[in-house]
Amino acid sequence: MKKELIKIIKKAGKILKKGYYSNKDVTFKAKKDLVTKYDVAVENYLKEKFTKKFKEFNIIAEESDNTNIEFNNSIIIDPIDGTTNFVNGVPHTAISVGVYKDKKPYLAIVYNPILDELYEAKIGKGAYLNGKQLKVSDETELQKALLATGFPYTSGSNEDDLNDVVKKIKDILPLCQDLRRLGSASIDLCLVARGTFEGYYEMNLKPWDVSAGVLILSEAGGKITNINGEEYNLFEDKYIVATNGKIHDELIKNLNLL
Ligand code: LIP
Repeated sequence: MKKELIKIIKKAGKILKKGYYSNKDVTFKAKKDLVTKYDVAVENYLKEKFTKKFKEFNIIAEESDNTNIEFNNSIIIDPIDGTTNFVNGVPHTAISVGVYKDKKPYLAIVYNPILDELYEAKIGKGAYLNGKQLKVSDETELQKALLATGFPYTSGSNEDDLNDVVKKIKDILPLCQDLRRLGSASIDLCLVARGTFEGYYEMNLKPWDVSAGVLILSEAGGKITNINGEEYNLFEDKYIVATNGKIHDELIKNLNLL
């Protein structure tokens, strides 16, 4: 299944890449939440191919109506993760596809066609970037850790969320080497898997933002939990905390400061 999946996603990557270098019709789902005709085109292409090839899976996708779609044997698609980057010409943007069997991660692909970087993982078989095996960083000290985070779309309208983002930056920034906001959750998780970042946290993500990245990171030796250090639930948890495993407890402790 992985080979066929990659072949289809690489073709969809051509649609994304063409759009990246073209004029985009941007519309707003919410104040900060953009969508373009390319998000829809990539998603429709993937859905059509996956429906034909992988009949035993249902499909959950960012730009679709997902009501009444049961999460069980599912392919979860983000056609363009990092849409704001895509629209503005920042090359951190990717197609993210996570395949779940019995609600458990099975296969994952994150493909950035602009940089031609393809991350992939299969449960129990490791994680790879363009065929090279990935391993998380060995850094054990939070003070030396390069971290990443993201700002939720709700920070434009929900004061509690905005205050929480700012408070956590104030708490964490002095304790780590530095903090980045690259604008694509799926790529952020892959960069922890790659050892570029030691850790990453963000609130209010959707299942399609992280469905693939969580498997790629865990297969590279990383750890993913909610903000209480418990197993992360794609559909229910407000926060994701994802690290190389070695700074996880210290990061969790400092994300929970009163
Ligand atoms: C986006 C993320 C980004 C995050 C946003 C949003 P989209 O996904 O990957 O990093 O901060 O909240 O979820 O909307 O571009 O697919």
